[in-house]
Amino acid sequence: MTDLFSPLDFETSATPEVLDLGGGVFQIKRLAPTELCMLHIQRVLAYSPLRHMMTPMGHPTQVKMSNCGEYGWISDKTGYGYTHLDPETENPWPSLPAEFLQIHKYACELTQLPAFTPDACLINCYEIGNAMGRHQDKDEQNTSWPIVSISLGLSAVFQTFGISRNGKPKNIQLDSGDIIILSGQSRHFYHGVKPVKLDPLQPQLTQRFNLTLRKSH
Ligand code: MD3
Ligand code: FE
Repeated sequence: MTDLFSPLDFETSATPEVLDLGGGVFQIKRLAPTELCMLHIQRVLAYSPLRHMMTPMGHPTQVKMSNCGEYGWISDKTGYGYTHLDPETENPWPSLPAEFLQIHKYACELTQLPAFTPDACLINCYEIGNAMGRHQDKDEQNTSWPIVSISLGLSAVFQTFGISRNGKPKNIQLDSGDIIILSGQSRHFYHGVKPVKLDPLQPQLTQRFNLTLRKSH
């Protein structure tokens, strides 16, 4: 029996429910503690601020981004890839908070995936109306390692299209604290995020953050 104990259990009391969405996609509802995660994000962003990144096509990303961990994902006019240094600050990316690593470990245990240590965490920040276009994630050295995503703040509808760019869309609602894991064939799926909408019940909430924990090297 693996050690399923986690200090994050205080959020849930019972073992969280794992939804198997097929193709290697798993969702765990409301696992991550939003306020605690947001404090860590603010600390990271004070060191490596959010920025739009220039794409090789010559236009800036709609979503603002930053990173923590040994490597960070960047895009510039020359292409996409992972770097040790933040090109804006010329310093190393800030370290990956231990709580994020704990959530990652616990998510792997709950979905019975082999544990591994992520070396990169991309932070995406969506304002109301921001979306992310359909793409595949293939800048990692070995694209078989699963990706674990943590959603925080405003909800969003995430879409997968399968391994063909024009595949049938499947919508997945992501709320604050939700974990989504992309393993197996789903790791190679085209995916995107629909425009983020204001929640009329929380009009003061104007952003969505998404963390993707990855093994890039
Ligand atoms: C499905 N981020 O950063 S996270 C990205 O909500 C990205 O910000 C989205 O796509 C976001 O690259 C989605 C969930 C996710 C992450 C990686 C995937 C889904 C994925 C890789 C393959 C298939
Ligand atoms: Fe992606």
